Parts: sequence; C-alpha cells; structure tokens
Amino acid sequence: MSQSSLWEVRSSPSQTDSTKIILVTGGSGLVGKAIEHVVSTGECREEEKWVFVTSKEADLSNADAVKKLFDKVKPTHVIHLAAMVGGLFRNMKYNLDFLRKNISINDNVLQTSYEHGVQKVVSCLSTCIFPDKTTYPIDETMVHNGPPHDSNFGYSHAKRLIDVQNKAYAQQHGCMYTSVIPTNVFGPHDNFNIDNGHVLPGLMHKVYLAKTQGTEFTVWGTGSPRRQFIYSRDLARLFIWALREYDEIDPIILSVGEEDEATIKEAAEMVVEGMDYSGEIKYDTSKADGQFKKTASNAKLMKYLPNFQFTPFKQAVKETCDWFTRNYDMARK
Ligand code: NAP
Ligand code: GFB
Repeated sequence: MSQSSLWEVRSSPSQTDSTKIILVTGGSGLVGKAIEHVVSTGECREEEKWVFVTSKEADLSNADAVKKLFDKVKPTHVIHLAAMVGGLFRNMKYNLDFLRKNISINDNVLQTSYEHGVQKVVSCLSTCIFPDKTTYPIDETMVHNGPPHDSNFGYSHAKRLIDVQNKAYAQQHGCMYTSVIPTNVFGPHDNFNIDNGHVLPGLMHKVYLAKTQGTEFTVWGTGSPRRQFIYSRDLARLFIWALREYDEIDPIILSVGEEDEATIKEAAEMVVEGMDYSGEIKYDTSKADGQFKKTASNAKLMKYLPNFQFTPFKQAVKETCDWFTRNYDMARK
C-alpha cells in the first residue's frame, strides 16, 4: 500500500497556540485508517490538527527515532495505536517478539510524551489481555487478576504494562495518560494475511480465493469459540470521544454488548453471506481454537454514552467484504 509516512488532517488552514496537535501512531493500520476516515469525513474540529504516522516515519521501538518524531510533530495529544499485532496463530509463534517489541514501543512513546509535556495520551489495550480463568462478563477492574491465555501471553503482558505505566505517570508526574480496551476489531485496511492476521479478514481472504481459484474454504478450529467483534469505524468514533472526553486514568472497554457475541461458526457464515459465496464451509479441527471466550461488559461505556449506535455486524461485515474485493490488489495480504 503506498502511503506517505506522515500525513495531516485539519479543517482550518491556520495553526494557533491553542491548536491541538494530535499524533496518531500506527496511522497506516486498521484502527489508524478508520480514525483518519472519521476525522476526514466531518469529525475534525476547527482547533484540531491530526497527524498520522507509520513505521516508515519512525520505528517507535527506537528511542532516538521517537524523540526526533516528537521534535518534528510537537504533539499536544497522542493516540497510541502502533504495536506488533496479529491473530491467534501469529501470537502463538512469536510470544517473545510480541513482548519485547511492544514493551519497547510503549515505553518510548509514553516516556517521550512525558518529556514533551503531552497533555493526554490514549493507548490501546485489548480484551485478550484479561485473565483466562475468570468470571464473566469481564470488566475493567480485572486486567491484572491472573495470567492471560497462554496463546498470547507475550502481547498481553506488554499491554498490561501500559496500564501500570499510566498509573505510575499519573502518581509520580500528574500525567493524564489513559487506555481503551477494544474487543476483536475488523474493517477496511485490515491485515488480510491468512497466516498472520485475525479471523474475519483471514476468512474473507480464504473465501475470495475459493471464489476466484476454486480452493476449499476452511475455517480453522472447531468454530465454537466466541468473540465480540467491533467495526473499526465504530471504534474510531469511540477513540475520538475518549481523546476528547474520557478523563479517567483507568481503562475503559470499547465493545458491543454481551448479547452480540458470536461464535466463529456464525462469523464464518456472515462472511460467506457478505462475500456472496455458495460453496461448502469446512472445519479443520486440527488447528487451535485459542481462548474459548473473553466476554466483556460494555456497561462502563454505556454509562458514558448510552445512545451510542454500533453498526450492525452484518452491515459492517458486508462493507468490509466489499472493500476487500474492491481493493484486493492493494490490500495488506
Ligand atoms: P495493524 O493494522 O497491524 O497496524 C499496526 C500499526 O502499527 C501500523 O500502522 C504499523 O505501521 C504500526 N507499527 C507497527 N510496528 C511499529 C513500529 N516499530 N514503529 C512504528 N509503527 C509501528 O494494527 P491494528 O489492528 O490497527 O491495531 C491498532 C491497535 O489496536 C494496536 O495497539 C492493537 O494492539 C490494538 N488492538 C487491535 C485489535 C484487532 O483486532 N486488530 C484488537 C484489540 C486491540 P506500518 O504500517 O508502517 O507497519
Ligand atoms: O482473530 P483471532 O485470530 O484471534 O481468532 P483471537 C481466532 C479464532 O478464530 C480461533 C478461529 O478460535 C481460531 O480457531 N479461526 C478460524 C481463525 N479460522 C481462522 C483463520 O483463518 N484465521 C484466524 N486467525 N483464526 C487474538 C489475540 O486472539 O485477538 C491477539 O491472539 C489480539 O493478541 C486479538 O489481541 C484481538 O481472538 O483468538
């Protein structure tokens, strides 16, 4: 995908002392592109300048590169998305890399934010970091209550440390650094790589190949695990709200309701419908199922935003299938 490594969205051409300069790390990813879409289609406020960056602008695991980036952009606010990210099967293979890479990225971004007097940082956790052995629904108070699922312990512990750091920056320096906890995200600009990516983009790619090359459409695992899926553009609207309005250090879960949890089998059937595929669905039960469920409560979110409307799952899957089919040549795969 060709994209300049730093690009801006603003509604006013002039910059004043009160302009909020919002640096979005991970700007080329699934969530970063969704935030860019939302701010560039009407959500950008007069006093805001949004700056999106990728790893080409700065490798955030390199402290000097992060300092240079902050010297150049001079952010007043940061949405920190950049991370080593992947689906179940990538996590199972590279726990050490997920741990080390993400610890160093997060430490560099938070410490440099502090050194530059950044007013607010919103970082991104994930519901997979909660304890594996737990009661349901999971809520925000339970992040550190026990070991995460073994399949992604590296990623999970690195993410948990963001919450620890946020508390420590608040306690020692009075910083307003917080985090949000999305469930499984999907949408345009996802990583559609079958081996490394998440389940929905992986299934969309497999169906595309089944349709165009006559290969079998195989869902990995039993299809019985359960997931709450959030559309990236809904998550983007919630991220922007969190940056502007959410002023607790403690994290907040950004999720659809517990009643909207779906099995992998149901998700696969939704993809088949969204891709307009009429072939057979096979299951390879020799492949891992991963965590059975991580059902999260969105009660805290609903207290803040009782009228928030999520895009219906079926519509969001269809929009993503259409985007992938239209953009097959340039999509990450
Ligand atoms: P993604 O599509 O894989 O994008 C990752 C982004 O991080 C890309 O912009 C990438 O830049 C950047 N990045 C990776 N390593 C970097 C480095 N060393 N230096 C600078 N930038 C780097 O990921 P995503 O799904 O949008 O995830 C965004 C955030 O949401 C992450 O913090 C992730 O943990 C969290 N999250 C994701 C999900 C999900 O289901 N996807 C669920 C819960 C939470 P390049 O394009 O230049 O490589
Ligand atoms: O999205 P996913 O890889 O991540 O989904 P997790 C895994 C579930 O989907 C398992 C099934 O039950 C798999 O057996 N599955 C079926 C597939 N077919 C496929 C396929 O083609 N590709 C993939 N990937 N799965 C991740 C964590 O867990 O959740 C990450 O490992 C991250 O760290 C993410 O935080 C949100 O939900 O299991």
